[in-house]
Amino acid sequence: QHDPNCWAGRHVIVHLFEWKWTDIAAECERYLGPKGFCGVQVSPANEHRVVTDPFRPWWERYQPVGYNLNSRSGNDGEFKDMVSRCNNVGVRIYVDAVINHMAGAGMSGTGSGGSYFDSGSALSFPSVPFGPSDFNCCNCAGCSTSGCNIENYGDVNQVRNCRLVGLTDLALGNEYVRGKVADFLNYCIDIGVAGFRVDASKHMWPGDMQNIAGRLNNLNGAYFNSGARPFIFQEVIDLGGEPIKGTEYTGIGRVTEFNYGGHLGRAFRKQFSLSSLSNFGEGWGMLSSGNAVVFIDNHDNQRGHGAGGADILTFYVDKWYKMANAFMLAHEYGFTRLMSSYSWDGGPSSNDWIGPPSDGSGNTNYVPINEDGTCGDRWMCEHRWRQIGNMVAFRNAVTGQGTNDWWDNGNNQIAFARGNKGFIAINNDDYNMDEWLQTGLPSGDYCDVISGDVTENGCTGTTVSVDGNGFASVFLSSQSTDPVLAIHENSKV
Ligand code: AAO
Repeated sequence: QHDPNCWAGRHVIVHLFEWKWTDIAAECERYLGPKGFCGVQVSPANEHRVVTDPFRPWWERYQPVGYNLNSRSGNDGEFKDMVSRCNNVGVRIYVDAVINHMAGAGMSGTGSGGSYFDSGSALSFPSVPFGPSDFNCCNCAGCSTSGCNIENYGDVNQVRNCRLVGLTDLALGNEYVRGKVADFLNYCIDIGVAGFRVDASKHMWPGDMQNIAGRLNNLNGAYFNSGARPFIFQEVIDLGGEPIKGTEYTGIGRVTEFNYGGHLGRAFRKQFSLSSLSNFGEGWGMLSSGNAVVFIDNHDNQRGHGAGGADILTFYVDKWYKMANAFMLAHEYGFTRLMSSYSWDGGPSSNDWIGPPSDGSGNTNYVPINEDGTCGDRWMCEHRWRQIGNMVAFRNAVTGQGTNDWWDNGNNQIAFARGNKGFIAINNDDYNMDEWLQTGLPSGDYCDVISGDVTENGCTGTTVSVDGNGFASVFLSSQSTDPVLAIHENSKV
């Protein structure tokens, strides 16, 4: 389904990429719950390959070995504890479900949970168990490429029946395989997860996805309304130019809208002006808002995997990144996902494989929290940057409102209001913005949540006075590290 099953009034999720379950549980209680986040997309929870060459890359988790919950992020007990503690503070958990394939072909060994596997000609995954007949055939009518791999994205049969980068391709048309996959997802549902990001959905037939979705249990009644259905959002990269369309999957659930981050990347990099975003959204040929999950970057395209290339904004270009995330959270379109990353040596253009901060054996480090609320080690915690984290409350305040009082200077200075609940202004020109603008808000003093926080004593940043007609003076220096101003009904001081 398309509804993310958030607690009332919550509308933003964050991908805590490669975090351990124990850290996510703590983050729900100490930060995400209090800040009004709806939920967390977690890295794949099931048993996966342990890759040693290169040493413990992040992508080993996209090579399943079994469906028990023993992964680099923690074990079954830790996963259950996380789901319960997060649900108890109103934060949902969405599992990254890797169900299109198992491990890369031609390997053998033991997975993160200690299960043996052989992905050579034996195609044996005893932990599930899956055997050769559970995989799509090679050099056959189904997949006709000689090396069994996808070679041409223009050929729908190849994309869905052959191997994505050599990953052994499950035959999801088979009753037995569908049942095993559904059992795995239902195991997560019964623990209390709220839904799934479905990895590599483009590589599965919509009919197979539909069948599996139909086998899913209702959500756990301890945390959700009776009859609630799992949220499904499918990873389909559709930038146009290929026969497979995101809309083939919107009957099942939402779809990741990869055009969104590409467009905003190009806009903030000034390949075109911010003023042209006045009709951003469906008018730009993107999915309908209710079908879209939107994001500035994801774990793939922040390091050159997947789609989007050099246009994509990441924490490595922090000024634009904060501006684009603020725009996303203020803007009406789509269901929003934040990215929370770690940095790596040589980033962003090399060493795309490097895994999360970890010890010499590859065991992931815990996330240290500094006195000022930022994170230590290589953890970036973009979701904790004030300019991004504070915009979650903005979105929660304005959801359901239309966009009004759009203003722009014909160039890279823009402002708009969301009903009478929130107002944002952005200056991406290299000269100051100094305007008297309609905010849509009732008169009063408001704390700009980009430059500061609302505290018991007022505001630690800029206070903006809105007059009786809703107008306010907006000054944004082009020299500022954060040339954005955002006020909303709950930032009144
Ligand atoms: C690893 C090794 C491989 C090895 C393999 C098996 O890196 O060398 O062969 O193991 O041993 C992740 C990593 C992979 C890794 C894999 C397994 O990214 O490097 O392979 O784990 O460990 C396609 C899929 C999309 C996928 C994306 C990465 O459609 O589903 O590739 N994303 C998900 C996950 C991702 C994960 C997997 C799937 C696998 O998010 O983390 O892989 O579980 C075109 C197509 C896209 C296609 C891209 C990339 O995009 O449209 O569908 O994505 O190509 O191949 C322009 C175009 C755009 C085009 C793009 C790139 O932007 O407009 O359409 O260029 O050319």
